[in-house]
Amino acid sequence: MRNCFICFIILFFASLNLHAEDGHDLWLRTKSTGIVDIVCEKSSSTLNIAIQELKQCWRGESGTTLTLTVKPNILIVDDGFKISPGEIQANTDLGILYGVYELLRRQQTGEQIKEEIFNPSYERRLLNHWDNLDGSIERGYAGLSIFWRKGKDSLIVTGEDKKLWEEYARANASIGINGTVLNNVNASPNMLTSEIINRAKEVADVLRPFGIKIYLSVKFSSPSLIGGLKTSDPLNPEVTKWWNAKVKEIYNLIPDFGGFLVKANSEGQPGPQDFGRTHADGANMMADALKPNGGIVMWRAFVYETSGGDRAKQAYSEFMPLDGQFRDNVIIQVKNGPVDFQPREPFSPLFGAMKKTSVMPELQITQEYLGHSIHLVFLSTMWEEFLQSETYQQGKGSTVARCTDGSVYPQKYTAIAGVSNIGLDANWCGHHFAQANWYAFGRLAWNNSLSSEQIAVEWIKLTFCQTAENFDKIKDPLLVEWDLNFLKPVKQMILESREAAVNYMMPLGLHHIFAPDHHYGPGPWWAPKGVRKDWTPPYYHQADTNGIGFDRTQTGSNAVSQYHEPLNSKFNDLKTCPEIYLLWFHHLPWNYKMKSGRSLWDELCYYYDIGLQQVRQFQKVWDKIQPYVDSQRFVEVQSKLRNQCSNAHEWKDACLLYFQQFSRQPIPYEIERPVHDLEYLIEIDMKRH
Ligand code: GCV
Repeated sequence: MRNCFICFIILFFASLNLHAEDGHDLWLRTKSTGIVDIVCEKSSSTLNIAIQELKQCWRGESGTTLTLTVKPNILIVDDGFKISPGEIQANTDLGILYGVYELLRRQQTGEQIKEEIFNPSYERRLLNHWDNLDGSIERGYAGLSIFWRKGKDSLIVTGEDKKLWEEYARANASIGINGTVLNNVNASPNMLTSEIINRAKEVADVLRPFGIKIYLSVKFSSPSLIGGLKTSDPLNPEVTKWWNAKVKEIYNLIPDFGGFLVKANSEGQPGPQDFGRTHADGANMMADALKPNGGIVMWRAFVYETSGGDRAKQAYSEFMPLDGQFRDNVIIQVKNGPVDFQPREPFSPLFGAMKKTSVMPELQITQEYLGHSIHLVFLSTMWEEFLQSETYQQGKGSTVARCTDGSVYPQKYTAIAGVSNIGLDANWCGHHFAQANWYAFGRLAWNNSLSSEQIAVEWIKLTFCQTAENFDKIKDPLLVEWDLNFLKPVKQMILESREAAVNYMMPLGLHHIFAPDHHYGPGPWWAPKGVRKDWTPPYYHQADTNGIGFDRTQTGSNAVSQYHEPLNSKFNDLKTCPEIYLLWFHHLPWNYKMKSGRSLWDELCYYYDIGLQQVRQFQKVWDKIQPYVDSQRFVEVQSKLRNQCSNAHEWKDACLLYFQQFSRQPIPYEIERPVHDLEYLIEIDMKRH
């Protein structure tokens, strides 16, 4: 009987028109199933969007009356909102729009709707686009920029541009994102020319009703590069005057302009240190210019000198002495880890340590170090691990999340940024599952204590269950089958996917052993003469015949000392250092005995192998869900998983064969033998397939 039922289910789904589906609709694909009467006394472009969304996507009881009330409520913070079955209440129009998206999401995912207040964790929730003015995107894997292009029509704003920007704005608003930096932190000085500012204004006009402010990355040396000045010294009065005038020009066009993002004295970018000034001098000069209009400066702490030392220590060493010297409209933007968006890093010790300065986390949604748009890697679990990390700065409970959202220290402004993975590809992100990372970033920026499991369930339901054709036909028993045969295995797969990537790329605290430049495949051997040591993998893995790992203990680089006790001692002591960070903090002999009882070498082999097995399992999971997904997304994901699997195999073989030259030990015999030669892997350098 049960078999018959399963056959019926399969036939049912097969008979549905699981039509081609390019993924452009993201998680916003539902259509209304009934009528809602909306009572709203106010009118504005934002409220009009809210009303339109309700009419288009209502899945509650038909004929319900819903009141939208904009009125001050001290329990509601900023653009937060209160939902109850018959009313959405907020301080602002934008709060109402957010409330509408929350209500609709709950209707679609079957979550309870009861009286509840939702307040944002961070006041500013931003995407950072690393888009260049010629339309290319640094570390972008989903096509060209949606904002910029080269060629003679580069400044013309077409109807298509506006439509796309509006869809982009809607998607962002639906997950609470309220700011976007339109261009690369490696900024072109031309960003501040009048013609480009004009185009930025056009974008701002489209984004505004959705509550999204625009910000710009600026090049520190703009005054001399485009302003005709002899210097860009932040303490020079002419320079100050130039920035003041530029800021005025921007606000004349974009009255709600958010502010500047600055990468200074980092990876060759100019900055105040070029003039003997400090980061604080540079940031404050811009902050003063922006202050009268309420703008802010997001000043990045991603700095590391060429002069050696442990790169992981440098941001802390450079910025801690400046704590307290920044204007209150400066926020220091700090990458989650102390090195650079690696598959796994401990949190940057700057979080919680700077007590008199606003600090905001920077996450990377685009998968520079996590398989680009080829590998299926759900980053929410990585960000959850980061946000929930204990800093101990004010005792237990001082998590990174609480140290940055104003719960532990008062911050004039709170913010979080994610480096965008969006481009002109039809599905926006290059990989259908990379959309989940955009979604997860927005959800965590709104509520930094959400669990990845909840985010995963929401995203899967919204993205896959609601295709217009099948959702209405799937009545309860079928939905139960869908839960069991699609939701459950896909959820498990994505929740495991980041750990799998860590396993097949760099387990046990290894980091930055990528091939150079493209940062896609393995390159633990890469160290040409004359290249900066801290740009080469051997600097990070330190493998030799004695062992492997970077010694950051008190007797090594002493990076552990930048962490608050008891973390300093915990990371320093081999007995207490979590094994996930082992080779981040310790250099250990190949025969070091792990908690599992295996030697370090054997354990490394096992982890690489487990990572590969996990991807093979993902392939099986995906093939099995075919009846429940449209053909286009099925085939496209299937093909990416094939690539990911062969890449995982290359990662495993490359790293094990390379490190084996130092460990001089066999790969445990129960583990599958390598199928590639090291010479071959070095030769192909795993250029993008
Ligand atoms: C925008 C890494 C990336 C660079 C990036 C830099 C940064 O080094 O490889 O592409 O530049 O980080 O965050 O500034």
